[in-house]
Amino acid sequence: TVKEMSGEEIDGTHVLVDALVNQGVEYMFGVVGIPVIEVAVAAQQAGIKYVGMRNEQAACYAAQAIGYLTGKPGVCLVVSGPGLLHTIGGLANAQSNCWPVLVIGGSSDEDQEGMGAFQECPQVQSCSLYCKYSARPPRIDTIPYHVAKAMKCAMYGRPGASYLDLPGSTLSGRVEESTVVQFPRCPPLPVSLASPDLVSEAATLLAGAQRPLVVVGKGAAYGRAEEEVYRLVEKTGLPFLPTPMGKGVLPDDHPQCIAPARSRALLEADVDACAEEFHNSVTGSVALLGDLKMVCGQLEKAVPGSLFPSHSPWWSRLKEKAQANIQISTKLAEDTSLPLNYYTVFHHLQQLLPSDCIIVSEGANTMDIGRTLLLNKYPRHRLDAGTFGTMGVGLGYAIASALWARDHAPGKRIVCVEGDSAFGFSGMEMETIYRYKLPIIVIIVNNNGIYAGLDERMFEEIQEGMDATIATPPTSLLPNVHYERITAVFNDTGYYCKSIPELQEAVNQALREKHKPSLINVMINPMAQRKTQDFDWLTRSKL
Ligand code: TPP
Repeated sequence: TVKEMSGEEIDGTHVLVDALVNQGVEYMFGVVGIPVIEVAVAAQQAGIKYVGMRNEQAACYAAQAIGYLTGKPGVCLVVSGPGLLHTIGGLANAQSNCWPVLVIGGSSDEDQEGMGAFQECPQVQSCSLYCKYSARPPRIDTIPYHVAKAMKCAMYGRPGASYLDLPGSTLSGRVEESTVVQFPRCPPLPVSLASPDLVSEAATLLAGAQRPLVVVGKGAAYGRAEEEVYRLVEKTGLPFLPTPMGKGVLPDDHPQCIAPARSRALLEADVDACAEEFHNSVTGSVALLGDLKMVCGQLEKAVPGSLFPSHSPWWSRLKEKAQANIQISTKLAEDTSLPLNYYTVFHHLQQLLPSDCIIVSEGANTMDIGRTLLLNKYPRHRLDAGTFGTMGVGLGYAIASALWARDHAPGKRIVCVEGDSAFGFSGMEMETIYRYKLPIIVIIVNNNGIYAGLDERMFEEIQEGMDATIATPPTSLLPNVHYERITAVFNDTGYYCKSIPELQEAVNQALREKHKPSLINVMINPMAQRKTQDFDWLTRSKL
C-alpha cells in the first residue's frame, strides 16, 4: 500500500489512491495533466495498472469495458475542464449499456472557484445527468467514503457510471494520517429471487404460449447467468434470440438459436423472457424482478420439460425463415468478385478467426452484417456500439479486452472489426496499442464512407471544378485511404487487402504474430449494401 508522505501526514492524492486500492480497483485509464499526474504515478506505485490513452473519451470506454468484463469498474482519470467534458460521451454510453465505471476528474483549486480559475468548469453538475452518483468529497478525510459510495453505486442495482471530483487543492492538501479512515471494500452485490407466485404465473403463461421467445441480453452476460439460461433453454426447448452483446451467453451455433430469423421472431413472438426492461413498449403479462441467475433457476424448476418440441408450428415457422435467410447470405458470401462485398469478407473471417477470440465491432453495415456472420461461442466475447449506438468505442474496448485477456486468459486474441468511419473516431489509440504492445488485430472494412462511399473515379468527377464542401456527399470519406500505413509511424507494416486470398494471408500472419498489434485494411465495394430487410419496423421511427 501507499506510504505516508512525511511524519504523520498524508496528502489527498495518496488518500485517494489508498481508497481505490482498498476498493479493489485494478485498472486505470486516463490522460494526465494538472492536477492528476501525481494520482497516476501514485496509482502505479500502488500496483494499479495504468494505461495512458490519447483521448479521454476512449479512456472512459476502456474503463467501462473493464467494468463489463470483470464486474468491477475500471477507473478513468482525467484533468479538469475539457478533459472531464471529453468523458461525458463515455459516461452516457456506460449508463446506457449499464456498465460500471468510475471517472475521477481533477478540478481547479477550491479557493479560486468562481474567479476564472484554470480550466474551471461545473464538473459535478455536468456529470450528474449521466451518472448514478456525482460528487466532490468536501474534505480529504472524506475521500474514502466517497470512493466506496461511488464504487457501490456503479456496481449495485442497475450498473452504471459514477463521478468523483477532486480539486487540485484537495489532492495536494495534507491531513494527519490518523484522521483518515478507510472504508471496508464494498461487499458483493446482494441478489434477490423473484416472487414465487409470479414465477408460477410465468410458467403457466409459457406453457400456454403459442410463439414464445427467450431474448438473451448482455445483462445475462454481465450477470454471468450463462449456465442458468442454458439449463432453462435446454429444458423447455424454447427458441432464443441473443441481442448483439448477448451473443455467446449461449453459443450462436446452438440449435435453438433463432438469430437468422431475428426480425420474424421479434415481430411475431407472444411471450418474452429475460427481457431487461419491463412494460417499456408493450405491457408485459408477468414481470419477474430479481437476479437473472436466480430467476432463471426458479423458472427452470417451475416449467415442464420439452414445452416446445422442434416440430411445433412456431418452430417450423422460425426455421423456415432462418433457412431462407441463411441461403441468401451464403449466396452473397460465395460471390468473390472484386471489389468484395461485406458478406464475402465476413464469411471468410468467420472461417479464419479462432472460435474463442473476443470480437469488438463498430460501424453501421460493418457491425450489423458482421454480427450475423461472426459467431460467438462464449459469453462476454462480443463488445460493440451497444445500446447507445456509439461510434468510437472500438479501440478503447479492444485495449481493455486485451489487458483483461493478458491477465486472465493468456493467448486469447482480440479482433477489432471496424468500419472506416468508426475507426476514425478513436484512430490515434493505435499508438496506445503499440505503446503497450497489445496483440490486437484491427480489421478495417473500408468502403470509403459512412454506410456507403464513392469509388475514386466517381469521387474525382463529383469534386471536379466544384466547391468540395457543396459537392462531396456527406457520407463520403476519401476513397482508397491506406489506413494500414498508419502502422509505419510505429515502425511496423500493415496489410492492404483487395481479395480473399490477400485477406486470408493477412489474417493468418496476424494470428501467428502473438505478441504484437496488426492492422488490416480490407477494401470493399463502396456501394456494397446489406441484403434487403423484410421488416423495416425494427429500424423505423415510431414518431
Ligand atoms: N457519431 C457517433 C458518436 N455515433 C454514431 N452512431 C454516429 C455518429 C452516426 N453513425 C452511425 S454509424 C456511423 C456513423 C457516423 C459510421 C458508419 O460507417 P462505417 O463505420 O464506415 O461503417 P459502414 O456502415 O460503412 O460499414
